[in-house]
Amino acid sequence: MARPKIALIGAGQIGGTLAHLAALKELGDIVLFDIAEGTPEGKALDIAESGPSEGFDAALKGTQSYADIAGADVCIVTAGVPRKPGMSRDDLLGINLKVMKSVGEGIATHAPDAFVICITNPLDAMVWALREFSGLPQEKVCGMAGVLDSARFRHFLSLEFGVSMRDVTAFVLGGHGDTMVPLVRYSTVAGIPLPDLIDMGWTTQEKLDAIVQRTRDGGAEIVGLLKTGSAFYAPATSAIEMAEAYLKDQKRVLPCAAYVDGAYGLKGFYVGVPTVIGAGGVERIVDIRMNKDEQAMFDKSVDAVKGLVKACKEIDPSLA
Ligand code: A3D
Repeated sequence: MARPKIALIGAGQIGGTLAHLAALKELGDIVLFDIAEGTPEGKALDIAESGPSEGFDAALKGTQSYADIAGADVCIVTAGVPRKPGMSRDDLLGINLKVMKSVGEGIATHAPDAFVICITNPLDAMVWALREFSGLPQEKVCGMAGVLDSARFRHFLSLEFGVSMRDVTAFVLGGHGDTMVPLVRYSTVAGIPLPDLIDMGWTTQEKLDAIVQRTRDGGAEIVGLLKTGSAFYAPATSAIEMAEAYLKDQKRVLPCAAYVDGAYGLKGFYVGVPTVIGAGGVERIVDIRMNKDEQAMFDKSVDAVKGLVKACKEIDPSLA
């Protein structure tokens, strides 16, 4: 059986890391596409030359031609520009919307059966626009943010409790921005919810509030340190987890920016929710119960995304 084909649209910091991880994990053959001449070719060759030492079997190709992504099983989109210090994700909207148009058309023409994972910011609006431009089925187009935001939350919690990150589960929902919603009640250490851990004296409400805020600011913290771009190792790992869930039909329960129609009281809208990812793409939206406070935070986050989608429609009337 032929290996799966993974197309990476954008061969920058995240795109290159995605290619490296996909090769190390032998997820399939890899095509790196970018408009920057030489970058995808150079990264593809460099990673291929690590193959003999790592012992992986995967073909890598760099290209400026969409024809080379033909028949891809998975497309991961990072094309566009990242944040610089002082910029919000929303500042990227105008530039990256144009990029989503060309990427959406390229995928629709050459890889219409692919499972598409968007990473380009501002995430929730860009995944919506990419779906509109590509015309692919909604369940085959989603955005990576929740896995990363939850991983950041899990990391900070594991430091607070002095336990393995593997034993900390967490959910971060809503839009990928300042209004994201880390759900404390649904986050646990080996099944023990965080509020119970406060009662058990493992932490305090104040410390937990500070961790929630650090999670919300997680992207900005790294932008501030790097100064020249945004996070790329953990974002790439998070998207690979989603791609692997699809390629291996793992039915993983992962938070991602998915098309929600009916659940959460939403009508046909992309926002971060827990999903089940398997061979069908986003196979199910997990419609969890929220209390009043959680619902209010989620609604605020949804409103922020709605504002971005409205701005997209104003910039490109073909989306209206
Ligand atoms: P970067 O290293 O700049 O790579 C972007 C690549 O896109 C560059 O190599 C560009 O040449 C290429 N590009 C630009 N326009 C096009 C086009 N029309 N077609 C094909 N390629 C193009 O950025 P990065 O890899 O660090 O980040 C990529 C995106 O991910 C940015 O928008 C970030 O804001 C976003 N990001 C999202 C998250 C989430 O959690 C959602 C996290 C981190 C970064």
